[in-house]
Amino acid sequence: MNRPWPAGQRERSDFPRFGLLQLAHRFPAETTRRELRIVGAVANELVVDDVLAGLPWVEQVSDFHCVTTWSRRGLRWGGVRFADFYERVLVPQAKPQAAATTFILRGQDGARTTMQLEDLLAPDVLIATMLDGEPLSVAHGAPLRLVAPAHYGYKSVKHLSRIEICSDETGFRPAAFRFMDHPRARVAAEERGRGLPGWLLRHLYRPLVAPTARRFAKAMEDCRDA
Ligand SMILES: Nc1nc2c(c(=O)[nH]1)N[C@H]1C(S)=C(S)[C@@H](COP(=O)(O)O)O[C@H]1N2
Ligand SMILES: [Mo]
Repeated sequence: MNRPWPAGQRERSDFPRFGLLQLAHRFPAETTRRELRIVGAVANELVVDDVLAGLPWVEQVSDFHCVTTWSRRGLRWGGVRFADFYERVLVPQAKPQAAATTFILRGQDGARTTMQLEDLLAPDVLIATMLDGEPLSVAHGAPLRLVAPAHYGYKSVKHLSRIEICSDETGFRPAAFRFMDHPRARVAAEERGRGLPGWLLRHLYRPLVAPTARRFAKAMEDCRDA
């Protein structure tokens, strides 16, 4: 999908492993089985053994925008559309309550954020298992990751293992300071955080990019050596 270049973003030629510093040294326990647990405001809580099973395979090229201002153009993701998973698996098997439209997404490393159902159902939101023709690496989210290109990178949860369906955000404890987790985080609206203007956060976050990328790369090397 072609979108105008977003305000405050700078292109990088690489795709650094990235996130909250406290997650740099955390890695998924399961890296191959494509299992996803659905809990919360549903008639049946369930564990889906293989998220890909029976769903159409989709490949998509999209740009990726981290809230701290770095962007990577043209990543080629492979996986299934979240909307297909929702309509063909989640709704018929879990039977979510109609008013429950806040989805808490959790990664095996402790990462968590919320997405609104209407945003998850956009056609470019994927549950991905491949990146640039290769199975997802541990660095980039094995075995499953969300890809939501219209939203800042922190909504694209890696090592996705659990979705909790809620009627609002009251039961949600963000992984970082609350201001850092905007409920929608749409890139086009520069919704970087809650209660603070996007242009201000741009300047606060930009100096963190290089040290954070270095810390995440070092933690990945340490994990490989261990
Ligand atoms: N599970 C998990 N998902 C995560 C993160 C993380 O640390 N852990 N970091 C988020 C942030 S801030 C960004 S910018 C992207 C980075 O994706 P990458 O590490 O594949 O480049 O993943 C997002 N999803
Ligand atoms: Mo990010």
